[in-house]
Amino acid sequence: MDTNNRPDEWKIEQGLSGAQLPILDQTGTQVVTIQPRKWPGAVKQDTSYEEAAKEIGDRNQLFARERDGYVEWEQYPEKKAKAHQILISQSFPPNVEFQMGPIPDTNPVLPGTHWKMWHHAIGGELTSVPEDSWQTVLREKHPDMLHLLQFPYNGEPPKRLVTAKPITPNSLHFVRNHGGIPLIDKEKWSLLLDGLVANPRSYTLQDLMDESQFPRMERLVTMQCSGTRRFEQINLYAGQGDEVPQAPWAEGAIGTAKYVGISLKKVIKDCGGLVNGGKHLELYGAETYFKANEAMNYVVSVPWGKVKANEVMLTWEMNGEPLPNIHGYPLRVIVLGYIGARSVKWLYRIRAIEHPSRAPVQSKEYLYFPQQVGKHNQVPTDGIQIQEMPVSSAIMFPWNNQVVIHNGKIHCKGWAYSGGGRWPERVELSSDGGFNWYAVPNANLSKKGKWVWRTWEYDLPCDAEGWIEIVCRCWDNSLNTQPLTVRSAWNWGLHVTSSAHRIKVYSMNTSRRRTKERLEKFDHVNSPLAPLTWPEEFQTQSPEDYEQYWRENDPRDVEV
Ligand SMILES: Nc1nc2c(c(=O)[nH]1)N[C@H]1C(S)=C(S)[C@@H](COP(=O)(O)O)O[C@H]1N2
Ligand SMILES: [Mo]
Repeated sequence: MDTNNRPDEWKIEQGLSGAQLPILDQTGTQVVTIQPRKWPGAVKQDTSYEEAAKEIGDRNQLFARERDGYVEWEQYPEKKAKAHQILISQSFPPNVEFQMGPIPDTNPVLPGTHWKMWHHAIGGELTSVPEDSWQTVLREKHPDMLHLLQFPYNGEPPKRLVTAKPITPNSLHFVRNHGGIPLIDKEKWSLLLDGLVANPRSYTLQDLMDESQFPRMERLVTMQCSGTRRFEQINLYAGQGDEVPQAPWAEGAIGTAKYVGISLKKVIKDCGGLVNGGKHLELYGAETYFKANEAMNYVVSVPWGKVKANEVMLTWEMNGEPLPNIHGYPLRVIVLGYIGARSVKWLYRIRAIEHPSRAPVQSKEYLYFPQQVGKHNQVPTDGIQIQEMPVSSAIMFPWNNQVVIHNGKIHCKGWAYSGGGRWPERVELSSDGGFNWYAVPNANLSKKGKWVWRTWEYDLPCDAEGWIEIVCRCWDNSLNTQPLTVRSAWNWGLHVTSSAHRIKVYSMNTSRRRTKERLEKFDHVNSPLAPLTWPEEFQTQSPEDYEQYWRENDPRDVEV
């Protein structure tokens, strides 16, 4: 018999391929289905692209690198207009679907096809940026990094290495990029400070390192991306799905390093201070970022109040080494206690302005929307611009869905952090889904610090066997704590996954005599325990024992 079913019908019915489902419009008298868009293919756009490219002229010259290091866009509106022309002259294939479909089991997980193609389409000096950047990743990062996105490069260490040390080695510090990795010659580089300051001027690195002008500042700082643990939100409900802004981070988009540099406040003072209503500092990063068919640099801002408190640093040293290229060489901003996004790498310009930056990374991304606001109804002003992270924590060991054999205590490891200069005071774990909580003894937490996380480990009491849920939460010094479920803080932009971290673990408690004997039996008959779901290969009870039981106990059914 013929069938109309697709071979994957069952998966689709069960919601495992949500991206392939049509949308149902039930508003009329008949249900109308809106089919998912298909990529039309690379057929028709090539001619107009060539025409656009011809009109634009010599792209090597037009899109050349400033100071041999990077392409500057913000001072050149005509150059931006030409890039826009190129970008709208062709169509690009869609991103990999990574939320409502299976996530690829490759490393790099996602390729960043769009971004590579945009760079190639602009041409000139941008052509080689995707490949150069990948080479920088291979040179500077640990071979065990999990590459969530190849280009722009986004990567985090695997769980076993996230909290292996309270200070993260540079090669294992997560990386979050919105574009290529500029390779800047520090001799040719300079920092422009302009806008609403009394005396705009520019500085060489030597100027900034002159200790008679600017006292050194050294701080141990934890940086957390507001996308950390986003994967849990994705697992619950799909959200905004742009590959770059929404890379599928797990618990490793957080890291701690000692930075050396100076306070931005002193540099502003050196320029004669803010004038004419200057209240915010716009920070410019050197790489090329793309948004809505526009090319631009990476630009965000911080308020003067934060700078005035000496909480915004300009840094050139990370854990005793010059900043690696991938972390912002030669100069990066470190904003103490704010999300990573404000700590601009490859800084080349600071502009004093009246209001928070209107650049898209500040005004349209890193927004925290109310839960019901999504694709069809969000507007940027519905979102809170995220600055300080709330208190959060994560379990790094054991892993979700792992089978753990233990003696009544399950050994757990993880981190806890709070933004805005608050710090973890208490970390608590529960082995019963969040009803009873055990505090991790202070001796098992790494040292307290104003701007830093605390790593921890703990033997969590657990009597129960079978599937249990281990939960972790933190209380900071202001007694803030974490919401208990992902749903309670889920949001369309998939930011700030700060709910108590939950993992499912299958518990085998050998402090129970029967469990101990049974595991010995598995061993004795050489029957494998893993995988858990495979049936055991031996009789679990002898016929004699079975009969013995019924002789000693009531029968299955009771006669009248
Ligand atoms: N110039 C520039 N600065 C940037 C970014 C970027 O893409 N470009 N990403 C920001 C974000 S979102 C984060 S979380 C941190 C990550 O810093 P890291 O890559 O050194 O870990 O850098 C921030 N600074
Ligand atoms: Mo970030």
